[in-house]
Amino acid sequence: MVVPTSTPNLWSRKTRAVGIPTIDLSLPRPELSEAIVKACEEFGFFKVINHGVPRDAVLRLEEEGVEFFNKPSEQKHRAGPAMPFGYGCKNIGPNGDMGELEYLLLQSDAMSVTERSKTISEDPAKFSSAVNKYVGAVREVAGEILDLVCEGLGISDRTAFSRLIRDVHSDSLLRINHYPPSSSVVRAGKKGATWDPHLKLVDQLTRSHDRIGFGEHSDPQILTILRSNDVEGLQICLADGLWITVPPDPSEFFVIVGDILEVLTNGRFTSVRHRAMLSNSRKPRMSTVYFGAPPLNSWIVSRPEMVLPERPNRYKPFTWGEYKKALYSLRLADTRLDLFKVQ
Ligand code: GA4
Repeated sequence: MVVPTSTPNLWSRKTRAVGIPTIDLSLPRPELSEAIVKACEEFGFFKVINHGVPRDAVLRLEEEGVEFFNKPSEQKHRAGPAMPFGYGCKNIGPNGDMGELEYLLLQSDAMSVTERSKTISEDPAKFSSAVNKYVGAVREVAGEILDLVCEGLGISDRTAFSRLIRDVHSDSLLRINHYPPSSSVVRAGKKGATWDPHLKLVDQLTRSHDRIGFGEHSDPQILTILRSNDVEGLQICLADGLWITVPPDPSEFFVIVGDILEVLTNGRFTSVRHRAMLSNSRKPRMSTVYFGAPPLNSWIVSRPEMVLPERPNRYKPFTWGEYKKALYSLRLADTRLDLFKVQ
């Protein structure tokens, strides 16, 4: 069952109120798998409730995040730069993209986490245990959802997708984002950077409402599981190009269809474009984002069940490693799947 929730019309004039699908993972099948497929087809995005992730796993990671981001800047920079992993501040990726945030980007396997924790925390064992617990729990949610996707799509091999992220060599990532409140950015920028002489006074004053924290993009991986504190910021783009604001819900998770799931389903699902805006709240926004990815050498091909006479194969075969190479050569907002489309 899809429970519609009402969404307040915030910030941008181009947003509008729309219900975000909410899926109760404790529902019986086949109702559950049908609801997931519908949400993936219509939005490429949904919220899950009754997900089974222990509250403690969520709170421990949140505490570690707060502790890290509260440190003095020089100390945080010792864990960077995030090229490709570690602490990053404002720079996103290698090609000049910028955002109004700081973050930690980590490979999600236990060995990399242990190694990386030494530069992040004074108690690396505590930090890596919090990350591993959290990643283990959200990977379970992602795996369960991918099995339900296969079931709902009538794919005979029910674990065909979840195996890719459960593989010991899976290239999955964890990102912890920390966004300042919009007001602090405007105050800090008063010296010039945010004041645009071409804007009318009224627009100058309301501009803080439109500050982008992390620019629009689709996630390259299979499935993303996102959780944030109670500060709003996430927006998703609907099929008709309109942006909607997602009300935060710290006790639940949001699921985002990535580029690779689009290919595996031969375009029946579309990876959803999304972005993070700075909030008008006084509190920083913190989000923890798990990106479920295949191993680097996995071949990515549409499932045979998804290729039909009326829907011929849309993508050339490629490995996840090849796709990663392509995406790191492009900008954040680029639609990299175009490079792999059959003409
Ligand atoms: C977007 C989704 C994930 O946050 C991410 C990002 C990655 C990065 O920050 O290093 C990328 C971006 C993301 C896509 C294009 C490239 C790579 C920054 C960038 C400009 C970790 C990912 O996997 O792809």
